[in-house]
Amino acid sequence: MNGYSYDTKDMIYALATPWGTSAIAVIRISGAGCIEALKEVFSRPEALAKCSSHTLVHGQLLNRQTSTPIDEVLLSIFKDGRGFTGEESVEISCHGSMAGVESIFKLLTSLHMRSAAPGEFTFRAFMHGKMDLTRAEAVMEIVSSQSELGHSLALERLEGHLFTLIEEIKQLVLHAMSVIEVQLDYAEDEISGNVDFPFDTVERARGRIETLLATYAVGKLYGEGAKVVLAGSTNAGKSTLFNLLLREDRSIVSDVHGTTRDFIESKTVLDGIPVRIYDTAGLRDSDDMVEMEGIRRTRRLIDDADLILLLLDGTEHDSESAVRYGNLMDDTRCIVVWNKTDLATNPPLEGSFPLSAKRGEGFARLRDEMVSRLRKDARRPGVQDVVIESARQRDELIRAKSALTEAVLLANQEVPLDIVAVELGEALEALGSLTGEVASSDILEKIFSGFCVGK
Ligand SMILES: Nc1nc2c(ncn2[C@@H]2O[C@H](COP(=O)(O)OP(=O)(O)OP(=O)(O)O)[C@@H](O)[C@H]2O)c(=O)[nH]1
Ligand SMILES: [Mg+2]
Repeated sequence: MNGYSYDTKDMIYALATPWGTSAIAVIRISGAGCIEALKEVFSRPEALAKCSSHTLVHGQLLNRQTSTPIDEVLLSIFKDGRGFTGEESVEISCHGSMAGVESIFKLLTSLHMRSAAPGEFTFRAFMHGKMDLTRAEAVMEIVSSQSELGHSLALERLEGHLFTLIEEIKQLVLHAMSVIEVQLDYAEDEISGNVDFPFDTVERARGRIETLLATYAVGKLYGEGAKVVLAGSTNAGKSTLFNLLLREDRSIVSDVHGTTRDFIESKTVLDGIPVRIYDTAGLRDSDDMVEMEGIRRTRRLIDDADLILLLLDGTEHDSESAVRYGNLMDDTRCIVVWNKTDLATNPPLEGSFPLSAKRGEGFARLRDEMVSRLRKDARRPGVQDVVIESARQRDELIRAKSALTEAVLLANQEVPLDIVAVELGEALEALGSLTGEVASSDILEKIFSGFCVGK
């Protein structure tokens, strides 16, 4: 992994809490021999030697040369492979100054421990059978979750509900496979014909895969979130609406045209959906180099958006915007907002959403529209729903589904059953790869290098 082999034999450490100043920081260490190694730099080596697993030991970490204290710490001890990684491990709760944490890192390095690569702790947990791949991915999704609902959905996956569902589907395919194999064994001379292909079982498996696949869009939405861009002419009220959406005075509002010259980005949650909102520079002709660059950036953001709020200034005839933003108005991602309704405005453009960003009138309706557009008719998932979020899981499910579809097709065409069985085998492999049973090192590398915990 980036020239790094995820060796599981040595001792690794990493900061488990965020990198920054805090009351307490936790450094996690994993690997056989780590307790013995720590004895050399701990003020109470005897206590450390005698303590049992799942206990806390209080003491000081000492400088190796001078034996002066580096920090007062609490060590959480996990023996006999009972740590998170399935290995011997220690968690150091120390004081949360960055300089202090750095000194402890240096101390650990001098004890022949090394800084863990991203995801390496979870990788070890997976390698030692502490979790399957769906749970390992859930750990990553929990760490990076951006809304309460996204967090709950990832927790469900960590609890293994996705794993159980996939196992159930696998059992159905295995059952179908065994029915075929019996026929292959006992009817070697007459293996053509589809007399006993278990259509029902295979269809049931395929139906379940389809149901799970249908959760991907919503899982991705609540996990990864969406990008919303506020666009429109200068002075239309974009920054005012931006602040309203964030419930804070984040962006400068003024009646000077071209106030926002570069985009401003912020995060919020809309009905459980993590949303990244961009306030942009209004599009207009300008000779100003800085403003032109701002406008170029606005265009790039618009291309990349999941949802665009196009603000029109209702007090102006705004034919200019209609021309300038003509393409946007026809874009299915676009909601046209008719702003400044508290002032005498022209009648709102057909299909637009009347709003007074200044007073908040019309805001609730606009928010509901934003949520329903982002959700694209999908219902809000319940906290206990099994939902997939990872593109890898989606791809494996598609592979399994295609193989089952092919199997049914071949069986219907009375193709020899051993050929049909190959398709079932392919489906099983895809399902196995989902849970990590047969995952290749390439896949493992991709998943675990995606982890970004610690520093
Ligand atoms: N009366 C009224 N004034 C508004 C409303 N929305 C915005 N304004 C005013 O319109 C002016 C421009 O608002 P901004 O939010 O700065 O507009 P903008 O689209 O961000 O403008 P640029 O950054 O220049 O592109 C400010 O004086 C706001 O107070 C509204 O709903 N009603
Ligand atoms: Mg602005």
